[in-house]
Amino acid sequence: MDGYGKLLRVNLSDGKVSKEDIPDSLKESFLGGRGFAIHLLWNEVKKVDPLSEKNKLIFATGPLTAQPLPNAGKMVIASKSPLTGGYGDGNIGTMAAVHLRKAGYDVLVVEGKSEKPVYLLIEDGKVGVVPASDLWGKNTFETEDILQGKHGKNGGFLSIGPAGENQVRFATVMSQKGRAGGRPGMGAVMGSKNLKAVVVKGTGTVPSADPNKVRELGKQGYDEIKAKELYDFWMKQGTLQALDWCNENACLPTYNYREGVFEHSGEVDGSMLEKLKVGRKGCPLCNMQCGNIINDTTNTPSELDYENVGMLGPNIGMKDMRQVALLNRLADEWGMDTISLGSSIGFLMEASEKGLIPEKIGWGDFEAAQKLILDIGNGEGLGKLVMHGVRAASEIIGKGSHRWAMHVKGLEISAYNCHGCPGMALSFATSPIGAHHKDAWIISWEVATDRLSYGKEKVEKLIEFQRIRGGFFESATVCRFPWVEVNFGLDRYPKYLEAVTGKKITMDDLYKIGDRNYNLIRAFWIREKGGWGRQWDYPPERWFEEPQSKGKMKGVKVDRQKYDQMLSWYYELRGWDQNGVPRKETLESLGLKGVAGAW
Ligand code: PTT
Ligand code: SF4
Repeated sequence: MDGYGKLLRVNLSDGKVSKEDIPDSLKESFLGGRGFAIHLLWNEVKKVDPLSEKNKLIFATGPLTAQPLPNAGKMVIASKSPLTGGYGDGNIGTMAAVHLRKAGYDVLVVEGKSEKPVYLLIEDGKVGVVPASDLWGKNTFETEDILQGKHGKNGGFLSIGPAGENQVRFATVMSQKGRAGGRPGMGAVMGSKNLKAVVVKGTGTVPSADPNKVRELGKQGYDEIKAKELYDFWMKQGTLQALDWCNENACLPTYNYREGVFEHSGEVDGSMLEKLKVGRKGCPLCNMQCGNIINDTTNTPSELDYENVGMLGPNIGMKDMRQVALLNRLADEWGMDTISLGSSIGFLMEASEKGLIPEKIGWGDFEAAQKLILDIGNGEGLGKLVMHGVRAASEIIGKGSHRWAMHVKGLEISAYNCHGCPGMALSFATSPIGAHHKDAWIISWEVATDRLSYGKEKVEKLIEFQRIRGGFFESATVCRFPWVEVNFGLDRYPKYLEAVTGKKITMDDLYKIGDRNYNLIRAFWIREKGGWGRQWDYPPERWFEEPQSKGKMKGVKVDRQKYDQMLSWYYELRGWDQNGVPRKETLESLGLKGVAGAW
């Protein structure tokens, strides 16, 4: 199959480097990105401690990555997660994805553990492991500046900050001072290997079956995106347009997901962003640049997205956008996921309010939030309590705090409150990495249709979204925003794939690939957890027990019995038993022979 390169494997324990062909059968069955990642993890990472040298860190592109096609500067970073103990991944837009492909590689697998801090230097066919003790302790912005000073700006740079070094379980990998990837602790895995950074410089051509056709389709795609009705507003507010919408519809996470509306939302929404905005940046190969930049309270630039603002704003009671921007910048510099961070700070604020910890930390306390971020990054003081995530913190505190520790399977919940969105609650609960919105952002469809219904059609829609978003986009790998945000047609992508690979790939084929990924990911979880229980596909108790007290959804909470019925339909539609375990015939129908029972 055309359009692919090689797999590069680097073992940091013994310095061994190997370059492997990727079999066509693997390309056909898993496409790339997340598909390659789960295939490798299933076969090579069995029951290991995620922070031991036996775990592997995978950087995986797909056939569309780095092609001259809309929003194709993305790649997946995956590993066994130290936060959840299951499959973990994230999707990052970075020049490193482009340079990896130009250097001739689709996948980089990092194995073992270096004795001392190092960084990887990949220059086309030349691969080196370079000492990096001088970089250890530096934040991600400083690290990238130093590496660019050494190797020039024309390259791709991925790094971790002190949070990754100190193995904060929700440390991310960072790039370009504002791109973050790998919410479930991919930065901690990198830190556990003493790998501070990856520098990639590729000068080759990214392969495709018909380069002229790819270019032509790409140009048409970019022009079409720009002409879309929603494009201009997107360029003004990007993802922050969601904040006002969430507040209006009572699903903005507020005060640790207690409420869905924030009394000061107008001070941190998309309109405020427009007033404060000083610039914009984003991923390579994209004409929808959505990284909106404002200056924080120290006049330092900070790149904002909806999730960052939702979680470090309303969720912890912060109402000054420039203060939120400072917290966000700290998270980027230290290399921590803003969603888990905002959830952890919110959890501590609520614990303080309830008198479960002696420290006094009020909602919206800017000074305390800053200190907490540094403490979490350093694993000190109160930071120690939440650096393993809110699930672990609630196990330490006890006293029923697990009811409002807002996570699923250990991964903190993205910025959507679901008291009045049962479909989105199910989406979080069945996401393959824990509570992330990326696999099925069903909420806007749900709010626009029969919002409080628990019907089977909602479950069917949810699976359709999971197939497209978690299946196709994570394997291709390209950014989904053209499709989600400006209505760019999904039918373009099979054409792109045909021009790149030389093979006809239909949407049905892509759905099947998505299902294969989902089933293998579920099998991985079952094996690594030593079994499965229906209760793990449930959202937190707060959404079942404590209704919101104001806004459109006042008095509303998720109905447990009806939720349970939705979950049963979900299992049935996926071909899983009523305990959430894939049936043998389901696995075999997807070509996953030998997987059933191998857990
Ligand atoms: C993603 C998650 C998100 S999703 C956001 S904002 W979002 C947060 N961003 C963080 C950040 O920034 N700094 C930080 N320290 N932590 C952060 N944590 C949060 O991480 C991101 C965009 C966004 S912005 C989204 S929705 C879309 N996600 C895509 C996806 O998942 N797949 C895909 N094929 N295309 C996507 N396009 C969009 O990409 P994770 P990025 Mg990110 C500063 O990584 O682990 O998946 O978590 O990748 O390059 O920053 O782009 O309103
Ligand atoms: Fe990156 Fe945003 Fe462009 Fe998607 S729309 S490729 S996240 S800059």
